[in-house]
Amino acid sequence: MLQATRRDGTSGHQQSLGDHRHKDGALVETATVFSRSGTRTGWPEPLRLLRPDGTIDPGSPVRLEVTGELCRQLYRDMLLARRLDQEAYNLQRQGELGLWLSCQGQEAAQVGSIRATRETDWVFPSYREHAVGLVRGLSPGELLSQWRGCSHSGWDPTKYNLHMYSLVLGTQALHATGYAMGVRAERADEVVLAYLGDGATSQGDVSEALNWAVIANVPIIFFCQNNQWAISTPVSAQTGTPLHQRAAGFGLDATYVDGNDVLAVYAVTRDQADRVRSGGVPGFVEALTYRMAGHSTSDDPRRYRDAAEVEAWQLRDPLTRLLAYMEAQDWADPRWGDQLRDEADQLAADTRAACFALPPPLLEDTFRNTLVTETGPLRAERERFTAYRESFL
Ligand SMILES: Cc1ncc(C[n+]2csc(CCOP(=O)(O)OP(=O)(O)O)c2C)c(N)n1
Ligand SMILES: [Mg+2]
Repeated sequence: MLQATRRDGTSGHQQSLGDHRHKDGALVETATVFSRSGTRTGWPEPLRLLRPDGTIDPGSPVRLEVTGELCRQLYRDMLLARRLDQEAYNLQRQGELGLWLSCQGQEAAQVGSIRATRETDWVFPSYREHAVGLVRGLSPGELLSQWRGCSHSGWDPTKYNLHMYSLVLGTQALHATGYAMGVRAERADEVVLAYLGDGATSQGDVSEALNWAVIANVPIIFFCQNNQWAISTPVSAQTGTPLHQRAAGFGLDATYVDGNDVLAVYAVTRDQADRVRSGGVPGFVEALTYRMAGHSTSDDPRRYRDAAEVEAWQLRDPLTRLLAYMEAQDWADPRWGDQLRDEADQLAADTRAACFALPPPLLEDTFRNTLVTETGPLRAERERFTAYRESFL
């Protein structure tokens, strides 16, 4: 069940976003007001189970058996991700990484969605999915290697069923769709999860991928983290229609969820995965969240967004929200909290140590990595380069 807002401002439930034009009339679109961040007033409200104040919404249509064990696992994943992210940010500021793209604020969207998959499911990330990588088992060194300029990707995708980061916006959506076509052809029991940002939806590749996925009916879920900014471009400048509705227009089963509510994200992604695994049409999840830091460490977001907006989103922090709920349930034992803090401290120390221990790249690998099999001319170029380099020794 999804909440939609009609042109007259009233709200109504609808079973599917795909048919809203026939049942409910046009949604508020062109005549809406833009907030500075780009969220338009009058657009639908996302599904939510855990409210920003840490209480459960009793009227929520999200169905999930919430246990202490589940909450502790999700909270631990989010806290470790935040700690690694902060340490990597510090390392960049100290000149140890070339660049870092922070996932702060987006931990619930990432942890909730990846925890809803099976380890055998294949994941195609964008470039900010560090929490996803941690949950899939990447070591800090593997996560940092690319950003220290030591490799094109720090991990073997086949070891974690996690593709390498894609920095060219939207390309991973097509890679994921192509991979999912293979899954379908081989009748493998796998679901593909492709992450993308709000800005990436403006790439033609993403529209092609959504369309292909539906036409070929492949087992894929596109997970869009709408963090409301694409560098300095607000989402209001990207689209005239809520992103999940655009996906529904392609024929996907689209869900809109509060991306800072880890429980709701987990529940809706798990439902999508179950549906897709049993042959349903491809899924699309739009998770409304917020990029708390700059786009990257090369960006100064104070140039284009208000401090008040950032402060408003701080109040919707995904970790604070879950912890408040757990404490009210007596599910956050102080000993558990102490252990977790120790674990996070250890992860921070490991992250620093792993960064310093990363081997410098071999310049010759630039030639070796150009093609799968090195050709004669490339080998000759590599050997000429080696001779040149060695002439300085
Ligand atoms: C094809 C392409 N065009 C432009 C860029 C430059 N670029 C890098 S990130 C970015 C913004 C992406 O925003 P979004 O998809 O919302 O993801 P977010 O960074 O917010 O996670 C842009 C324009 C790029 N990497 N690739
Ligand atoms: Mg974005």
